[in-house]
Amino acid sequence: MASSSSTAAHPDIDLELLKRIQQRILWLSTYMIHYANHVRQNPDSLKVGGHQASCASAVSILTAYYFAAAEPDDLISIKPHAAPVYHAIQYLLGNLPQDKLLRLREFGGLQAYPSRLKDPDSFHFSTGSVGFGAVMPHFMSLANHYVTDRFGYAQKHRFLALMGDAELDEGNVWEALGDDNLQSLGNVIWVVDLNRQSLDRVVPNGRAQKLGASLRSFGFHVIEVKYGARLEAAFARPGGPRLRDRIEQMPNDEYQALLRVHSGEELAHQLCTFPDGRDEAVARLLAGESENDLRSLVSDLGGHDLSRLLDAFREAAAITDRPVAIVAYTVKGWGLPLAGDPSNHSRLVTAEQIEQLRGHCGIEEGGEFSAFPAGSPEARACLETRQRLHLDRTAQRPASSPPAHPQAQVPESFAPDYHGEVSTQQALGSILSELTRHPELRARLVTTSPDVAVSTNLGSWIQKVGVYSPQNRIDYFGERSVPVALKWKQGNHGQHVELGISENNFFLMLGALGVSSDLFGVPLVPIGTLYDTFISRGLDALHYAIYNGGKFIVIGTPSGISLGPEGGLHQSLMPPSFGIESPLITYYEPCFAKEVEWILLEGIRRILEDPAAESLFLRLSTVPQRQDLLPHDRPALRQSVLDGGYRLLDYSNRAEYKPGENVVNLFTCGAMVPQAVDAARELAADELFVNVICVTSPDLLHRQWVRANRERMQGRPAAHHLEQLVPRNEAHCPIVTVMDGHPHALSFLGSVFGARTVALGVDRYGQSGSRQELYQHYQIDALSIIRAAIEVLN
Ligand SMILES: Cc1ncc(C[n+]2csc(CCOP(=O)(O)OP(=O)(O)O)c2C)c(N)n1
Ligand SMILES: [Mg+2]
Repeated sequence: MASSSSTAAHPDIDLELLKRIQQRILWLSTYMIHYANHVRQNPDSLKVGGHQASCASAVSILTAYYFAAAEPDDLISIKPHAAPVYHAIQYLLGNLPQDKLLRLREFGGLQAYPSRLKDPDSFHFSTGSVGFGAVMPHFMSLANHYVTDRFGYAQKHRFLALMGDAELDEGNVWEALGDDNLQSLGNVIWVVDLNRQSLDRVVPNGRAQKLGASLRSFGFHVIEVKYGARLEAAFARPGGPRLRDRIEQMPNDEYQALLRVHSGEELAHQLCTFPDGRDEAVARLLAGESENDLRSLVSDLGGHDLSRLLDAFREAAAITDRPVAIVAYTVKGWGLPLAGDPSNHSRLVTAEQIEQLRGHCGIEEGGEFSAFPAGSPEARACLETRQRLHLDRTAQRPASSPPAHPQAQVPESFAPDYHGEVSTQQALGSILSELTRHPELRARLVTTSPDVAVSTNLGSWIQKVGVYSPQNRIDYFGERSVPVALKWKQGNHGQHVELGISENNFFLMLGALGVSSDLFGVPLVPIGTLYDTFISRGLDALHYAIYNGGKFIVIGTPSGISLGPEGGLHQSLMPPSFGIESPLITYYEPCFAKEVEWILLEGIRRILEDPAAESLFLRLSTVPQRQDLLPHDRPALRQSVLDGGYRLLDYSNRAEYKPGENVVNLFTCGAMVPQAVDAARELAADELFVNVICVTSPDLLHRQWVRANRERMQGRPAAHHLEQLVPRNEAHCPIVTVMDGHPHALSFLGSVFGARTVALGVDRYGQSGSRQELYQHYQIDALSIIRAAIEVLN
């Protein structure tokens, strides 16, 4: 793109040409939204929306990046409200067909916010819930280090994030920057689109002023791109330093207000007026400027100066020992009539204003979505960029390629049975230890935990596999032979990523490791443990990680009030509902060690082998359970466990058994199974038959029922597992459900069968106590179950 308008700093870049491309990107992104809102048929007359101002703010940054700074193997996360800018660029680069531009926010069309899996021009990262996109590249970079260190993955990537300035209000951003593992990553580049505006308002001063220092304190190399060349030139003239002082010292909202002042006289007056009076030097400096010149001078920020941006990207590319943050000062709505308007976030330009913009950009009627004419310098620049970025290669890569089949064979189960009393959490520890004896399989596993690895029983696994750190660390305890209960050997061959106490970081880490197969072609099975109750702390990050296509295993342990003495908010009640309601993750709550083993091994197998696999959520307990209660009819039992449940106690062969008179079906789950069995045995002595149905997955039972109904609504035959668990002649038997969690999670069973139902569970916050005291208090003990069975029969 070299030509007469290239500068000494960028001899290979034709800046005028780049500006024309930038203008077309501004037009396309603005018009795409205009078209969706005002031109396209809108049958329900709901506002379609889109964010022209947020897009305009990022147009220069993304133009400079894609057309001059991007490298072929970069992976970039783009702020949610700039999705149309990305689509415009992908279209110009030949990576998105023209008709798609007409389908923004339409069913089956381009998504409102970047979607890695749904958008045809496939973003590298989904974004939308602000804050996650900002730091996901950090986690992805760590996952990249991991596959490089452990699997010899050789491709070099850079991980970039373009974020809005108000995104930095989200605490998860700072949680990530604070994590030791994520500091000093040399292939991460941030670009902050600092337009001093959020959704509602002009953001307060503090953050922007402290941003550079804050980022430096987290190890960033910070590049400020504050002013454009015109303002810089003005600052260099007599009176210029005072003008700079004036602009630097004014609060954000004063500056924003200046962007909206239309009279040149008023603008000059404001700029000359200091708290201590008028500055004549500044007045003289500005005296010769026309009204238009003054307006463009005051808004001449670095984030819209392509040359400055190119400088910044070039500087960033040279830094490889720590993350870089380019802080680019921008104008929200740049180049549009709504520039700098404090309430422009979701405002749209009017039809009249679109016509003015059309004239300004030289767009012909009917040619609104045209690309540059073939053979034009702009079209050539697009083609060169396409070639430079090897887009032909990446376009062939499916958005979500199926995982390469690894060598690892996943067994259905391990040979030995479990004896005596074992909790599901202990079972997890034993299963992971057993997995270390399967080298191919073990290699694919990577665990993580937010500072609760030891208390969730990952200790012996960590002892065997070591802790991952991109740098090898000295083991002072080992070197000095200091005795320790748990060896904590850290280095770049470890297989456990230990995080600080941040559930946001935890789920983002799982999510990043869980797309390794898609992005690096290296299949991994990430397994994370956390206290069940604290899932809510990171729930949005969990959903983000799944929506972004991550596949992983989350283990919530311990759970419920069974965790007696811990009390209060350490006891979880809602995760069963999250488990049922969260798409693309299957929730299981087993009771027996063998069940944990089957479920875990099957989950691992699917993640490694099945492109349609879901993530897995296992809710475990620390309550030791008698293993001899588990029936012996494997492998049929294994299949039922995986399908969501089985009949653990079944009285249907008793002579006195009369459905409709003396039969209750009791559905229970996890830690509550023994209470249910005790209750049922006691009632059986009085010829009241309570079948105990062990629900291993409330989630699967619920969704199979819902789906079967949907199929039947379409006239297609369908069955669901519950129909096997409850034979037809028992369908109207009353039901009791009991779980150590909110009763809501199993109470749907009543409507499946249209049966009278009593749902037991925990619907108040917890408190300390012995397990039995708490079971009684919350009425989930055997006696309460007996009372419920009697009540429901009457
Ligand atoms: C977690 C979350 N909370 C709230 C929102 C709603 N929201 C969308 S954009 C926005 C303001 C974003 O401002 P900024 O990041 O500065 O972006 P820009 O100014 O570039 O539009 C808010 C609050 C959201 N998308 N995600
Ligand atoms: Mg902003």
